[in-house]
Amino acid sequence: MDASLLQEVPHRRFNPLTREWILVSLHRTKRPWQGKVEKVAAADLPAYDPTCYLCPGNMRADGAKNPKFTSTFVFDNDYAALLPDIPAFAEDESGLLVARSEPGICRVICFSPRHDLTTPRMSLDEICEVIHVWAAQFVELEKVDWVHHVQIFENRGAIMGASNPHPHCQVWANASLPVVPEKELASFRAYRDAKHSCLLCDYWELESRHRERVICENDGFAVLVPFWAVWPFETLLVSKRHFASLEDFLPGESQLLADILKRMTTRYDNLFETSFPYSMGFHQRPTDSLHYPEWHFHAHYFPPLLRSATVQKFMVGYELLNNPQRDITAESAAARLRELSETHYLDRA
Ligand code: H2U
Ligand code: ZN
Repeated sequence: MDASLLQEVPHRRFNPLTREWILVSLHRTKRPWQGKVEKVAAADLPAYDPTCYLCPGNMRADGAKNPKFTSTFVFDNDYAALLPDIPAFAEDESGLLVARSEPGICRVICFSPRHDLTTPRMSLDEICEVIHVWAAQFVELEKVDWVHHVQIFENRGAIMGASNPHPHCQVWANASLPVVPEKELASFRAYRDAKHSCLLCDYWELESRHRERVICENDGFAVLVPFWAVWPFETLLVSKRHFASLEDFLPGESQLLADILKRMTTRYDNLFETSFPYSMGFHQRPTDSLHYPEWHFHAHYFPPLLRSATVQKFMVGYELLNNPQRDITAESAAARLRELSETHYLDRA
């Protein structure tokens, strides 16, 4: 591969996980920019906020009261997007008006009793506790016979639609395989049929030789800016060992995942010295009790920021009508993330 061409000539890149294309048009970075570039002051959050519906002992919006939890806390979402007990129906008129009922279960997981902590500022033991809750939720929800997919995801920051700075994530378990995992499953399958190996095992092997898109790693996991990244500082977290879900973790792997989550989110916060917003989530095998040897455990981070804490990338215009486009290369984004410290800027002396 001619790496210099990729830094100079507008081109398309292929995402083998979704089998979609993105456009890379670097010359646009030279265009004049009149948007805002200032830093935003870090919000000074209290450790406990009496008005927060996720703090221990507080009342939630629908009147339920949180226990005085001391580590993590899981509850059924009071405004769940999906409901478990709904009438089943399937409608199809001429293949054009097609609808099916979709049962599901939505939960919220508080990471900590502390209102002001985020993943990069939690201890490794505290993050490990969260990972154990994720694994327990995955195992519990996959036992529900109609649950065929479990999505654990975190929206962080108001810009990503997070409703509250209290550290938390959501779990949505539902009956159908959602659109993106369905595409990924088809790609994992096609790759395995064609090459008799795993798409992400082979991809990590390639990236670990090239190095230019790798940000950080430990014995269990690695984070890189994927060759086909759409968002400016999008990253892909991959397990180095081939397995398909949190249920398959070996002893010690939760600690390794905690280590990589803390290091990566610290780098993100340090990039613009802000509490870095993103949507992130784990992509795990479907939970319909079939066997998925082709699936490889991974997570995606999709951060919206582009040039500073206040300048955001919008997916509009050409991107809505055609395909995503980016103007800093995955390689230069990776270089910037790689050179950042793994000591949080708020913890520096
Ligand atoms: P987000 O910040 O990612 O939106 O997650 C918070 C979730 O918490 C959101 O889905 C739920 C919202 O429905 N919620 C409750 O279940 N109870 C409340 O009292 C307020 C918010
Ligand atoms: Zn709170």
